[in-house]
Amino acid sequence: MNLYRGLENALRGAAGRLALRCPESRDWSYGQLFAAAERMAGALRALGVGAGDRVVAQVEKTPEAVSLYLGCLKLGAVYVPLNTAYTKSEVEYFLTDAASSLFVADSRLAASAPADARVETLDAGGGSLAALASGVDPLAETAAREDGDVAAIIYTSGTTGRAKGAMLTHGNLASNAQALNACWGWRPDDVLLHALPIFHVHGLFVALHCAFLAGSPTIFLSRFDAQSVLDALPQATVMMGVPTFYTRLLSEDAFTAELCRRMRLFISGSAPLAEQTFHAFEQRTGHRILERYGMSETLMNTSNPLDGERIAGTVGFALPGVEARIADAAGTPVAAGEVGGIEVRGRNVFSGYWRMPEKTRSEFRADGFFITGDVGVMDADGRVAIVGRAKDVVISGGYNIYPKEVEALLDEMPGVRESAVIGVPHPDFGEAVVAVLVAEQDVVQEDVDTFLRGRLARFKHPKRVVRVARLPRNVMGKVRKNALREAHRGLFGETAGAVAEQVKAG
Ligand code: MLC
Ligand code: AMP
Repeated sequence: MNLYRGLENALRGAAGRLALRCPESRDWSYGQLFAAAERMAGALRALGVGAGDRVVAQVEKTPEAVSLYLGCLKLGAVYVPLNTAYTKSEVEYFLTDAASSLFVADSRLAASAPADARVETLDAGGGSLAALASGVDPLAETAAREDGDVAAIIYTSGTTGRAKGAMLTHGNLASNAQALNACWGWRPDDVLLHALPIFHVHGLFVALHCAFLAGSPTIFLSRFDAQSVLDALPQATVMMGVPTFYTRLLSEDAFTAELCRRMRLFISGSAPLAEQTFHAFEQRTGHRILERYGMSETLMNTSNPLDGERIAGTVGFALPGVEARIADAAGTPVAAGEVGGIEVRGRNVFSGYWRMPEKTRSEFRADGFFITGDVGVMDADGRVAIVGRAKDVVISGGYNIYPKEVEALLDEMPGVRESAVIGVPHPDFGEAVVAVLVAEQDVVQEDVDTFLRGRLARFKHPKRVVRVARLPRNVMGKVRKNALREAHRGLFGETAGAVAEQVKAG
């Protein structure tokens, strides 16, 4: 199954249909988008990029960026998107690790590209790659990439060590897109409201593939901004977002049921949706948000039903073609209703971590199930609820932040003796990063910000720094993070749930 061919087949006869509606620039039809992709593929080929080569992209959210992604698929190159917030030192790591053939960056970001990187620029309506694409022959032939060939690498940080590249194949992406398109009942007359970034699986694959397979238009906002979303809502029928989108919308008085009159589906994922948000949303709009569960390594695993009961605090049932189970530490399935690790198997599950065969092996069971690191329960009908995480990760506004990465930097900071990084409830981001430091008297939040600037993407910086005399440890000497989380859970006042309650009451 070649993803590009799959999309082309689905879009046969749809060349004249609207693909991307961009309130900030011009609209793109499917014909224009795929013609741009073929020119992009031609430009990449002219630069010597071939099938299997890694194209690392740190680009703003523009239609041109979508054409770059599609161009890579067409050529058979491997697309490696990076968060635009990553700093030069983070980008250097990804370029080296991916052994990239080409780095495509927004002009603003290209200036800080490593000296030895091969760089082209791509901006809204311009850049060196766009200029080259307009002057070369478009690539006519779609590369012969099949089911098991890697189409994209998504970097995801690790509990230990540096980020790992999750290799997603054409088969992973195509099968998951088809499953979601069917489960969520996509129709050509749907209109997707898209405010997610396109460097993660949620905005790039889940959202865009669903709309493309249906040949339906997408209102393509460059970022989430409550006012722009409110302006676009009356034209939309489907929206996908992280929980922060929904709590932010609820805090707007102008967000009303009337504004949602054409909407048929609000979908949430990437982080837990607070039950209070679910209920406040239903009360305000009449819509029960459909929550689903996935990750970079597996794309989407489970979803609440389109028809049938959507239950707050649950992520629904395994998607068609996906097996999900709850298992103990040895991988033995536990009884319905018992808590255990969530494990999944199916065509959605990635082919492994890029150049990390050992790491890949350790995250799979002998029978092929992938150990997600999430903790959950499944009822007798197969409905899954996530109750926690075995992995030490903070999920803030839908971005994953690995404490280890932040702690390693903080421990290098002058005046810091030791550090522990935790996530605590935050009314906007769901969880926020907090650094607990054993440090000299004069180490304050500002010093931490200054030290981390340029070393770590801004969204990973601690939102609060707390100094303590010593870190609580267990008998093994391990920091008791639960105790720290408990001690500091009130740092940001109300939790997301409490805010939604307020909204509901107000
Ligand atoms: C921005 N900031 C964040 C942040 N986003 N801090 C913590 N967590 C975040 N998520 C910080 C910035 O560094 C900046 O700091 C300040 O907040 C304002 O920046 P901004 O760019 O104006 O923020 P904003 O546009 O409001 O962004 C918030 C957001 C965004 C929630 C809209 O983070 C977002 O779009 N999140 C979606 C993430 C996503 O797509 N996840 C999917 C992963 S895939 P300062 O201090 O400099 O002002 C996945 C699998 C699955 O998980 O199942 O889907
Ligand atoms: P990422 O590694 O960025 O792909 O993030 C994936 C992780 O996000 C999962 O392993 C979960 O911990 C979390 N996640 C995704 N969807 C949900 C959800 N609906 N509820 C709770 N956690 C979620």
